[in-house]
Amino acid sequence: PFLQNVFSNHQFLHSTVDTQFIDENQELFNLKPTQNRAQKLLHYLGHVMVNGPTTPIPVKAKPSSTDPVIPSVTMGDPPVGFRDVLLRDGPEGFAKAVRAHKGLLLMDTTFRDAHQSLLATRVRTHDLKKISPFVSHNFSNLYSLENWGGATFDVAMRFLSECPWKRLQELRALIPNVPFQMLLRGANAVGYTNYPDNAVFKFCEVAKENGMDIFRVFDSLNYLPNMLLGMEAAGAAGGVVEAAISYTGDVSDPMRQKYSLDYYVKLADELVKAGTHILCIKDMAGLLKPEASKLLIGALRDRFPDVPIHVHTHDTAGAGVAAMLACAEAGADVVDVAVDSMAGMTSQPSMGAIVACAKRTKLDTGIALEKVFDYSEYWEVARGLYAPFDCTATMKSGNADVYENEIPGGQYTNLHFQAHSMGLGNKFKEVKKAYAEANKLLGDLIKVTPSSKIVGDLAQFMVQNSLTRAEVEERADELSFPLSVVEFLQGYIGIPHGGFPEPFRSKVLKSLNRIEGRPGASLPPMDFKALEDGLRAAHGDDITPEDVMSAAMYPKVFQEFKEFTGESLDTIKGEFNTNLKRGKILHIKALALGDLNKAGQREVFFELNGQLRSVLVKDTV
Ligand code: 3PY
Ligand code: ZN
Repeated sequence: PFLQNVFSNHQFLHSTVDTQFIDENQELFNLKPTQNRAQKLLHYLGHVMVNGPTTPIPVKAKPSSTDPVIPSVTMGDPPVGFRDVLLRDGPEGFAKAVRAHKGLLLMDTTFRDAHQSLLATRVRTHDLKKISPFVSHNFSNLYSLENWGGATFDVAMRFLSECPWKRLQELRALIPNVPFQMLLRGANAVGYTNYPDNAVFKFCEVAKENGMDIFRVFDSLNYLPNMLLGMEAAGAAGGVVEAAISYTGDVSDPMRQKYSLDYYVKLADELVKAGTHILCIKDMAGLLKPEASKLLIGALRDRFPDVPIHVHTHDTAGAGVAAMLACAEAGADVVDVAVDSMAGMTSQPSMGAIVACAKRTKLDTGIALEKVFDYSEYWEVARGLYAPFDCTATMKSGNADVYENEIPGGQYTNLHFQAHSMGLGNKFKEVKKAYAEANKLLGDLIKVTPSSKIVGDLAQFMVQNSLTRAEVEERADELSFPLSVVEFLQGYIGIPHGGFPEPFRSKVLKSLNRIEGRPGASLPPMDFKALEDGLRAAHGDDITPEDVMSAAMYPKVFQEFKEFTGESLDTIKGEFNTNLKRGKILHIKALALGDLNKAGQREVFFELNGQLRSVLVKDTV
C-alpha cells in the first residue's frame, strides 16, 4: 500500500524528488491498518529466539541469563530534590539555587548518553523503570537525570518497538523529585535534519507536558541562529534552557587557533545575552584536558559570575575524571557522570570516582558512596542483558588518539562496530585517520550529530574508494560524494564557523542551489492537523498528540513502529505482555524451539492468550 501511494503521487510522477520527499508527503502513510499484527509479532519474537537480536555487527556474545537484583528502597515519599525547587521557583529560581549550592552537583547520564555510547542506545524502559525508585530515593541531590533525547527517541521506536513518550511518562511517575534532562539537537530537535520551526516549538511543548524539565540545546556547527531557535522553543515551553556550546580543538594549545578561548567566550556572550538559564560546555568527544578546563571554565566563571555552568564530557582518552575535577575547581557548578559500571571508555567519567575524589573537600557532592555501589551493581548485571550490543564485544579500551581524530563518544563506538562489519576491524586506525582527514577537507568542523555523521560519511567514502585528502580535493568536481556531504555544503544544516571550505565547496556543488542563512527559516510550517488526520486514517482514532510529534520527527519509523506493535513490549523471562490496541492485551509465552528442517527453518512454539501457536523461522546463525 505504501508503494501504491508513492507511485500514484503527483509530485513523484511529475518532478524530481529527493530524500525529503517521504518526510514532506505525509499522505503516503495513509495506509489501511494491517490485520495480522499478532502473527507479525510472533514472527519477530521467533526470529529473535532463533537468530538472536539484530545487532550492529554479528557478535557471538549472548545476553546474560542473570537478572539484576533491585536494591531495596525505603517506604514513603522520596526526599525533596531540585525538581521541587524548579516546580516551586521556576527556571530562574532553579538556576539561582544551582548557582548558590555549595559543593559539586552531578548530572547522571546512565539513562541516556551512557547507554547511547556503550550499548548502541538499546536499554529498554523495563530496565530503567526497575531502578528508578532507587534513584529517586537515593540520588535526590542530583542536579538532573539525563534520560531522553539524543538518539533515544529514534532508537526506542526503530529498534525497541517502544514509545519514547511512554518511557518519559513512566519514569516521571517513578521519579518525581529529580529534574529530567534531555538533549535537543537545536533546530534538528531529536532528528538528523533541520525541521520547520513550528515542529521544534511543538516538540518542546509536548516534551515539557510529559514531564521534561531541562533542555540541553546545541547545534552541531555551533551555528548561533539554530541554537537561538532551539533555546526559544525550550523557553516558550516553560523548560529550563541549558544552551550548550559544543567543544572541539584544544584551548590550551596555542597552535589550535580556529576554536580559541576567545571563540568560546564570544559564543557564550551571545547565549547569556539570549537569556540561557544554564550555560553548558558540551565536550562530546572528550577533548577537554585538565589544563584547557582551567582556562575555559575559569574564563567563563569570571565573565558570568551568576550563571550556572554545566560541563559534559566523554572519557574516551581516560582523562575524564581529571578534567571534570579541574572544571569543578575552576568554577563549574555541575559535571556529568555515569554510574561506575556504565562509565568510562566512550561513556561519561565514573560517578563513584568523582564522588569519592570530592569527598571531604569543598566539592563534596553529598552523595553516599555505598548507594553508588548498589546502583553500580544493578547496572553491571543489567548491562549483561545487552551483551550483544555492548561495545566491549569488540572494543577493549578507550584511546588517547581521540585528541587527534576528535570523534564524538557515541560515534567512536559506532565507527568501531562499522569498521568490524566492513572487515576493517584491524584497520580502525586507518578509519580514524580518514575521519581526521575528512574533517580537514570540510574545513575543520565542530563534530557532533549530525555534522559528525557527515564527516564520518566522507571518511567512509575515502576509505572505500582508497582516496587521500589531496586526491579528493583534486577530483572534487568529478567524484560522486555522499548525499549528506553535498547537502552540508549546500547549507542544509547551517553555516560552519569560518564559512564553507573553498574551492572544495564550489567544485562539489557547481550549479546546485545554496541555502542562505538559517535553513529552518525557509521551510514551510508543518501542518499538524493534516498530519494528525492522516495518522487517524491509517491507525485509528487513538492517535495522541505525542504520536503526532513522533510522526513529525520520524514519519517512516513511526509508521513501522505503529504497524508492528503499537505499544511497548514488556519482556519478562520468555513471557511477553503487549498492548496491540488500547484494551487488547496479548499474553505471549515462548514455549519451545523445534529442530532444524530441510529448508533451514525452525518451528517456534508460543502460547498466545492460552492457545498454542507456532511460526516457522529461517535459521541464519
Ligand atoms: C546526540 O546528539 O545524540 C549526542 O549525544 C551528541 O553528543
Ligand atoms: Zn555526550
